[in-house]
Amino acid sequence: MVLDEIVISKAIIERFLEKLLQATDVDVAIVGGGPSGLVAAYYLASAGKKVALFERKLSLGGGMWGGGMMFNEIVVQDEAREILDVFDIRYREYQQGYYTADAVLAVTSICSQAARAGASIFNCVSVEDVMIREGRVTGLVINWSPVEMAGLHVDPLTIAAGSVIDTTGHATEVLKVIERKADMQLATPSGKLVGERSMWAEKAERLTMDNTRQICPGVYVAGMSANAAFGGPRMGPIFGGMLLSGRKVAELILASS
Ligand code: 48H
Repeated sequence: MVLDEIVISKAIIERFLEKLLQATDVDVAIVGGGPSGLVAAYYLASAGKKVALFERKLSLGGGMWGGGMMFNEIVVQDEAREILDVFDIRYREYQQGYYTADAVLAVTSICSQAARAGASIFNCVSVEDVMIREGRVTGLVINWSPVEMAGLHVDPLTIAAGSVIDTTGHATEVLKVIERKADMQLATPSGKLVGERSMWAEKAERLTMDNTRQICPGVYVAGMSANAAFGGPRMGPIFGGMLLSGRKVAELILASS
């Protein structure tokens, strides 16, 4: 067989465009491919929802690759151990209630399962704005991350979504855009973003679950972004809350549709 570079190029272009066209109108659009976003993508796609996930970076996995201070092991508490089993991630008990897993195995397993479940995953794509109709967020405004990084003046494209999930981590990027540009109250006591507090693992892990919820019409918040939105503390390199939050947001959206 003689390989033809033009066939290779056409195959990539056509197949990618099919995927992108499919993603112009989805049930759920997820912003951020860290652990909470990927877990949400897995559960939603497994339940038959049309899901697109947009990640700014070339690689998925967010803050999970680096474990704690680049020691690439993660800690997961008892409550979230069952999620490690769902994704077939090997773990070891460290002491009662504390389990460790290899961060690379954890990220790759969750990514793989989310993609196999049918979520369309777009890396190198940044969400820069939202679309709003009659007081509800109805879609996302996306652009190539290299366009954003180079500061090029290139207009974005738009996708429609039944629900949007902000899983952008510490940055709460979708919520920041909504606060800045839209006349919309968030479901916090002040109606505004509260901001993340200092480290307190026990409280943070509990609050991550409480804070995983709908935050304004059309938008849910999960993972680290949920704590930052509602003023919860950070938890450091324990990842059970991120996994459980990803599952909870999927359950909330499935229950509402
Ligand atoms: C596209 C975007 C955009 C955008 C950001 O930070 P993450 O890993 O998020 P979580 O919440 O799933 O997990 C948090 C965890 O990794 C963590 O940081 C913990 C537990 N910290 C505790 C502590 O004390 O510090 O992933 C978010 C992803 C990243 O990959 C970003 O690149 C991406 O979102 N992202 N993607 N468009 N506008 N903004």
